[in-house]
Amino acid sequence: MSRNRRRFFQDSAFFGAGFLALAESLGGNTPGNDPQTAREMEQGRHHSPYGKHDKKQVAPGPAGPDPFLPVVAPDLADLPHEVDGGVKVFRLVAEPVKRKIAPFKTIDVWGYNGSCPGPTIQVQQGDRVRIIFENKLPESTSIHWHGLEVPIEQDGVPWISQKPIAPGEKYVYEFTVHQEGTFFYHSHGAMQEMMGMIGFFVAHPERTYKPRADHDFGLILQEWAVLPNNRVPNTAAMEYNWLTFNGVSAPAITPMIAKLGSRVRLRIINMGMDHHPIHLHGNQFVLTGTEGGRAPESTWYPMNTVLVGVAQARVVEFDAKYPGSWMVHCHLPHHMMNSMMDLLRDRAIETANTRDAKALSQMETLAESVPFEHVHHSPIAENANSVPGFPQDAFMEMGMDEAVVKPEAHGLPPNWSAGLMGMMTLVRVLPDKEYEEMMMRIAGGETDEKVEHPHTS
Ligand SMILES: [Cu+2]
Repeated sequence: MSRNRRRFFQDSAFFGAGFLALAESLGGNTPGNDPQTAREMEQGRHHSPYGKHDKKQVAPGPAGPDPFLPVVAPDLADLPHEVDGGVKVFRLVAEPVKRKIAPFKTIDVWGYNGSCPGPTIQVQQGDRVRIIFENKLPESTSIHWHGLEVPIEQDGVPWISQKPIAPGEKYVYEFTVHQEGTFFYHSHGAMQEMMGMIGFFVAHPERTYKPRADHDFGLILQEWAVLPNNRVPNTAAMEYNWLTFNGVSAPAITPMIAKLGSRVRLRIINMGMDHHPIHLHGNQFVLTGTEGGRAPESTWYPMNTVLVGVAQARVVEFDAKYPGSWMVHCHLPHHMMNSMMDLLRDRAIETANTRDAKALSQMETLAESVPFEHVHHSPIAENANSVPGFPQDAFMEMGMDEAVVKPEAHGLPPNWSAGLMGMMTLVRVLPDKEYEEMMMRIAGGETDEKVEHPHTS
């Protein structure tokens, strides 16, 4: 088994639900559509050929709620559940986590069940939900169910609605979800929030939204202040140098794959210190929901940039009419880059008055310590150094296709990774045949064995 393939399987736990969801929504034959399999899934016996996914994709009886399309949050897993007497039981563990946010950068953060952000909880309107929570942090914590209308004793605020949950202690939350929408779970400690303690809590509607979506994606926005050669974020900082979607900085985040002609829903939540204007290239979308649930269609209007404020959820939808790899990114300029400090440290001093060749060799030297072969940069003018302000974006981009290879990146142009930094990702809208090939590739964990490496500089 190749290294790439092995790595895919290690990373693939999160993808099972996603592939199943896509297959289901696009009319594929899925385990959830088969009554026998559905029964087995409800009884917890079924093992999906696609990997780990939640049992709730079971098609319910005619009188029950509509089957739903699970949200796919790239690079995050779903939290599995069991059913106990009609109650959906989840087990959530707060603990320290090591999160690889870039090929050359792993940080020490706090999260849930080995993940930061935590795994995605998906339930349906009307569900009775029990969360058996365990605190493996070195300090007390609690969980707040952001946006959910729950009894006060379930609200998760230390000293107000409950005693803090001490290290090593368990605590059981239980409530009925009567709402639909995009909610979050998070620690109610401010510093713990900035250590990453957040996750999606999606309540699918009892009756499918109209128009229905074919793809439903989720992104969690976070920012981190991590000094060079450090691993622990400075939670007291007000300025950030690492910006992530779902705990991963571009280009390491997994692109979202949509079929040409499909309707795409994108749910975005923000629990940081900054507001993020999230922009989609080449398409218009409508705002169909907030942290309060679905918005009436009469309120929808076209836009392509949605401001996702702190503690807000924004849900947008668009028809994927145009083939291509369309960027989705925060438009705050400083959020469109990764920390250069680790690699370039004193870039301004070292490169401002030097020749292109020297800057390139400097970057190549620095890049020797990271797992990609070369760095690239776009051409610069011969007189660049005589222009006040130079350099700005010159020398900033770092192609690292080899370090972030994955099936979802197949077919992107060489050096594509140099075009994505910080809070950026892609929605890749693929025509039927390419889409089917991509789904096969993802299901098989196929990556390009050898990425063609352009030596343009
Ligand atoms: Cu931003």
